[in-house]
Amino acid sequence: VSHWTEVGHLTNALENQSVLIRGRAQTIRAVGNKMSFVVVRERGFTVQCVVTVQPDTVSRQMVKYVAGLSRESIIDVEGVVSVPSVEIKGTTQQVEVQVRKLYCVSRAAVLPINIEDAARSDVEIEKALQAGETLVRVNQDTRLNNRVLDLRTPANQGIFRIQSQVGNIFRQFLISEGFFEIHSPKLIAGSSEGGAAVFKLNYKGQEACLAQSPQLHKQMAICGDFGRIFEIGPVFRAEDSFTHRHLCEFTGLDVEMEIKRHYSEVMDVVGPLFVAMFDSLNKNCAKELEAVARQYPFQPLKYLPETLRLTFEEGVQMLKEAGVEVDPFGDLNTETERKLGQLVLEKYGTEFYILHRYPLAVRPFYTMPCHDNPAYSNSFDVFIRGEEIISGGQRVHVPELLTERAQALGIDVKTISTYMDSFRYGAPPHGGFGVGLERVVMLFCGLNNIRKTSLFPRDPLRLAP
Ligand code: ATP
Ligand code: AMO
Repeated sequence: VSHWTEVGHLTNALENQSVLIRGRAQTIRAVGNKMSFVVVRERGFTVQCVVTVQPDTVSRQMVKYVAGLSRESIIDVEGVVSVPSVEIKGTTQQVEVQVRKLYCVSRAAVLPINIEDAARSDVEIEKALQAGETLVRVNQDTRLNNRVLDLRTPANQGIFRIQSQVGNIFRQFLISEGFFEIHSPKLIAGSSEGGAAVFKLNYKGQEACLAQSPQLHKQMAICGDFGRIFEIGPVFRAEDSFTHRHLCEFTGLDVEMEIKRHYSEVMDVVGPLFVAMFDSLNKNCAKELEAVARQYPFQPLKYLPETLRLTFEEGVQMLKEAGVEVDPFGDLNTETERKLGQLVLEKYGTEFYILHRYPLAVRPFYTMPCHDNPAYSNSFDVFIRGEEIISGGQRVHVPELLTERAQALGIDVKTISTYMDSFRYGAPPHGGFGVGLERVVMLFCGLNNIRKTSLFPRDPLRLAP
């Protein structure tokens, strides 16, 4: 009797046993008219199946039928596991299956991209081209246009399992720290972050927009005495330019919490949360990380058990000493952020750190100014490999100051009046932060484009698939 076995589980231990596998015919190769080889792939694992004419099981027609299968068709294979005397190249599993029966479950049409080509690293492509192989370099747009096929590569199988683990640890860690999960509305009356990057829509005749973040409602939940909360949900930004790290829709991991004395209480959550996450990824997603690194080589993230905190002023000073002049009360740009990341790595040996006490002028209206110097604010950004993954800080919970700050930044307070009002009936001091899920995965894995870590990315020109 054959048992359903996963391709990834086919090892020497199953030698001479009869197994039943289901997977895709990744490659099909006929040798004369008596023998065919099919490499069967199941979720990133591959095994070679050998079809040879056998007196009572495999006919000549069967061998011919197999040779005519189309790539990526889903097939069921029943056969016996064998261990060849020579090393098998080009498959993940080091055994073969001697086929007795083979059925096509679902036939694939002619493919617009070749999965094997799409799975190669740049170095492998160069080598293959030098060896005179013909292959097609699959560019990003072609991948995204054919995303369902692109997702079948081992690297992509890894990326989205890693993404799942990031969300999983975020949730588990926060629950263990006394937070609970909320779900805030995504259809709202006004912009949540200020600024123009908002998708407007018609809400039954009333002007509305898609939430740029759960900012307003997560703070309102704190005013509703929810104490410590988090949310995992979609965030919409009408970005109008193309960068490697901005999407029009991404997944936000948001936290909001009461604080007693100082915004450092929020940073006290961020540091251990991310150290626990990185530890877990390295431990529990080793295979997935390896699959990503095989196609997109990267060095493991360097981070410290105790997360480094620097003030914005210290950051500006480090840049100055390195000959990079930046406005001490302006924002860092992509280039200066990266440069600071390099300097921090050289000095402190970490690629993960918190930069806090940002100039007030570059933060959103709801940010609490510093008590000792209102040119600065009780806020922070968090960086991986010199790029921002998190923004956060303490919020203004005093209604008069909130109105003043909103007006100073030209916010139309009428559109967020219910938010403004929620601070009038007693509001506890509080703070929180927002994380971009796709950015965390992109930067942890040292990937060069956020579209690689978004399942079906949305950018200014892409609304499909
Ligand atoms: P957020 O603004 O949501 O906190 P962010 O990573 O976009 O996240 P910003 O502070 O807006 O952070 O931007 C930091 C730098 O990134 C900017 O100074 C700018 O150089 C660059 N940048 C931000 N948005 C864009 C964009 N839409 N197009 C090009 N560059 C951008
Ligand atoms: P911010 O606007 O910085 O802060 O967003 C928080 C985090 O979300 C990610 N992010 C993005 N990811 C992909 N595409 C985008 N267009 C994009 N924009 C932002 C980044 C960023 O660090 N309400 C505050 C958070 C808070 O203070 O709680 C906020 O939205 O990783």
